[in-house]
Amino acid sequence: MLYQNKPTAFTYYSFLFLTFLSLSSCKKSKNEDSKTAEIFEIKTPEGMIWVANKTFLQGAKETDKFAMPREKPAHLVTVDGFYIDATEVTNKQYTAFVNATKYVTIAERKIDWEEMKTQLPANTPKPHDSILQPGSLLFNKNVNAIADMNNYGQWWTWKIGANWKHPEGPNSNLKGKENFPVVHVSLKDVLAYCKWANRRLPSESEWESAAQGTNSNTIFTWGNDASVLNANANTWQGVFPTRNDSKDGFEFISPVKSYPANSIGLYDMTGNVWEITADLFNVNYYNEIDISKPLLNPKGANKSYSPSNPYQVEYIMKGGSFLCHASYCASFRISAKMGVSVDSASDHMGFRTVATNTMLSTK
Ligand SMILES: [Ca+2]
Ligand SMILES: [Ca+2]
Repeated sequence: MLYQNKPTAFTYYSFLFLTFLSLSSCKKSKNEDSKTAEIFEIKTPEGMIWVANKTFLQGAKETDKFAMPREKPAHLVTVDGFYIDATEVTNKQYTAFVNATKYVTIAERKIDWEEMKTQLPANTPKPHDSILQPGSLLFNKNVNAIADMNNYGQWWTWKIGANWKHPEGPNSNLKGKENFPVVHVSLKDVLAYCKWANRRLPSESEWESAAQGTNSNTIFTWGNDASVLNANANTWQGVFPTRNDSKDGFEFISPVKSYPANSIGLYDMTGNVWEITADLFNVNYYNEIDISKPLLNPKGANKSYSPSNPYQVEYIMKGGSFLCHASYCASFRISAKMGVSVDSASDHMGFRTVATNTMLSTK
């Protein structure tokens, strides 16, 4: 089985993102309802879209030839209404958070080997100090040939000095990228933003509800026609990861709103950058739950489980990225998902937030 585009290979540098399993959490809200909105006359927050309460089919659709076992079986869920960001959180938005709080992201922090090694397989050797420096994962744009497509370490590079302010390394900056999605933020960094902004991350069910919009049980955010992928999302065309034909107009990351919105006004739910959610990644979860009746506001698995990454707690990310290609990850489908560990950051993962009427009325 292929676990493509995943920045957690057990390569020489894998220790650098195998850390810190302690979890903080965004504020959890209980079921929301329209009564709260009526009582407090809540207006839709700027930049957000209301996703109406509905019951829908979560997981792999019957005709989806790309569906993976972890997306099955599809099952009915009922999800209360909520607000969600119309776009991925941008550099401009994350800058406002950092300016207000002086928050320092994981990728900018000094690496503590004593703490890190407690999260690694026993007897993992300490890397040289020259490697144990703050940084993040960058897609390697100069890959010429791939011997083993299961070894995703071949197209990832640990870049010292890469972080959200320097997305392509220490010599890069955010000039002209204010409306690009923020990247190189780990789950911890995302949760810190949520806390400051009075937001939280969507559950996987909420994310799928939003991605589906007013469509009914479609494979993609725009419907079921795979042939219009390039017009609707920033993914990869050509041969992954060695040749990118950029037929969708962008070779790598794109500004938000570069592609059409889905049926309820949400941009880039498919592609551009992966979006981390609040749910734990467990490849067996759908097979272990009782789906005889619709699940109400499910919050995902109680425990993370990924055979390809047994040493870490992983969370679900959704939507795929500018690196997704049909030959490999095909994660441009609503039901697709991958796991990402708590401290992992890279140049193709970001996030968007949600809010509920209760959250907005009690700030
Ligand atoms: Ca592209
Ligand atoms: Ca996205």
